[in-house]
Amino acid sequence: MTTKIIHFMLNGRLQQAEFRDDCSTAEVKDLFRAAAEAEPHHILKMYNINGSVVNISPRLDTNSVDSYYRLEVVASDLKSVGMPTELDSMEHRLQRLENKVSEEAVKSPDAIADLKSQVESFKRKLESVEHLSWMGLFKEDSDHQLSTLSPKPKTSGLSLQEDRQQVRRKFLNMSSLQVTEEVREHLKTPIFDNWQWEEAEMLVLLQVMFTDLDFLTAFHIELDVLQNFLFEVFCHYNNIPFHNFRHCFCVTQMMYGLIWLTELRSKLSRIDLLIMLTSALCHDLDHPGYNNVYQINAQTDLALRYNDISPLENHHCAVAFGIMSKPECNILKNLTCEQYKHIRGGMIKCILATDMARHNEILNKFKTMQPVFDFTNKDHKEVLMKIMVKVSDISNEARPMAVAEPWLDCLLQEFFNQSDTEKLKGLPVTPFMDRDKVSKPSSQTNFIRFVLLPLFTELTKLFPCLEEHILEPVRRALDYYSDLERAGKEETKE
Ligand code: 0WF
Ligand code: ZN
Repeated sequence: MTTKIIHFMLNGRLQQAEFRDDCSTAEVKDLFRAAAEAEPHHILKMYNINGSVVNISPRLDTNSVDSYYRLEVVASDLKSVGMPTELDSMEHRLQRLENKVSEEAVKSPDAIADLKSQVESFKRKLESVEHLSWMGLFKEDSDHQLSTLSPKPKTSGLSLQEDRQQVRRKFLNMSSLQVTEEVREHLKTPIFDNWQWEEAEMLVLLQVMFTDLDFLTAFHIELDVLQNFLFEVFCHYNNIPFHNFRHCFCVTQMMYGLIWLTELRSKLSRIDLLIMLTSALCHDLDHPGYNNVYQINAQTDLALRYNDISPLENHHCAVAFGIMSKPECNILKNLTCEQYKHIRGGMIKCILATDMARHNEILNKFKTMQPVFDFTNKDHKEVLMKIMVKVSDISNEARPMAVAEPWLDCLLQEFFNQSDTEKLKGLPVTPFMDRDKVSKPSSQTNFIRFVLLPLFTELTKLFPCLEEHILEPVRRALDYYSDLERAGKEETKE
């Protein structure tokens, strides 16, 4: 008899399980079930480093921290990607699609190809969940239109409201004084590991960021108003794979780190720092998990409301000021009208600047200012603030690989959900979101080469100290994904 140690990743956290090899399969499954806090109707799926599903049993091969398994809880959240709620109805739909293919066959070859690809994609989905069919797992969740697969699936068994209240209680019961000096220092760096903290703890850390930048004193923000505001922000992020509260936390924490690393407190006014930190916090509020292109093509309410002009970013901003319209959440309530106007204007500009469709416009403007950059020039400051929010928003790859890589998985999950829905609705599919076309390394090498490096290089020219903190890690990430891409190509050659 020997003891087996298994390393596995669960919700972005590396964990280890220990069991004797004479355990029964049921005992081993129970062990992982307990680790995942799974309920009886949940299914656990274990993937090896190659992405293949492996059996959860005492015969599980031991591994190392570098070759960890990935454990996933599969719950009743398939509706989010356009899946019908009963297997019966899935089969029905498949049948209808197949009939349509044969009907259309004499009419138009394009329609056939299109429908065939929808049928194929549908079949793949059926295959991937066939082992669930006997459990009658496809339960309707009528009040949530979108994906519920997130880095931290809701497995507590509590309702969303109860869940949130529990977070609120925990948050208010924790004192920011409990945050050690070591954590406070770590919080000021891009190597901070978000995956180690639960929601209530992240709220406390956000509170620390606002207090350590002296915003409470400078802007007469009462602590309970800040706490109400932060909690409402938390409640207005959706439980989706990527654009969730944890992403909001990471972007705000990166902004906080950049403020300290670049010594921005001596270069910009405190009010501008407040604009940048609050913009980072609010920049993706109520993100539905489907991007602007989808909003416009699907003619959603948001696209109609904002006339196809940055519908999401306009919405994030409107939700932010909606939260602050309640006096008990209004962190700006003790400011003068002039200060309020300045902050509102600044936040609108910074949040709207996160629309990636405007990336080149903003970066080019910054490039022209670069050689003569002047911290006292209003236009220069405005562009710098937008750049800082943009950099923070897309900075995952500047973090250690163990922190960054799970984020890429979350993003691709959200992208694939969107492209699956687009296929089912017959909408144009964005190639970089198509699960049949992209690989993790290829999407990341292009993004790093053509988006991250040019942007980070430009900011580093103004703040050379960022070379070590964000540029170098991004270069290393490019090497890592380039190696993976090459290895993948070689494998397909063989
Ligand atoms: C997967 C890749 C990508 N990678 C990231 O690290 C990252 C961070 N934010 N985002 C990221 N996208 C996006 C989330 C919403 C807006 C920005 N994507 C980008 C795409 C695949 O590939 C490219 C590559 C070059 C140019 C444009 C898109
Ligand atoms: Zn974002």
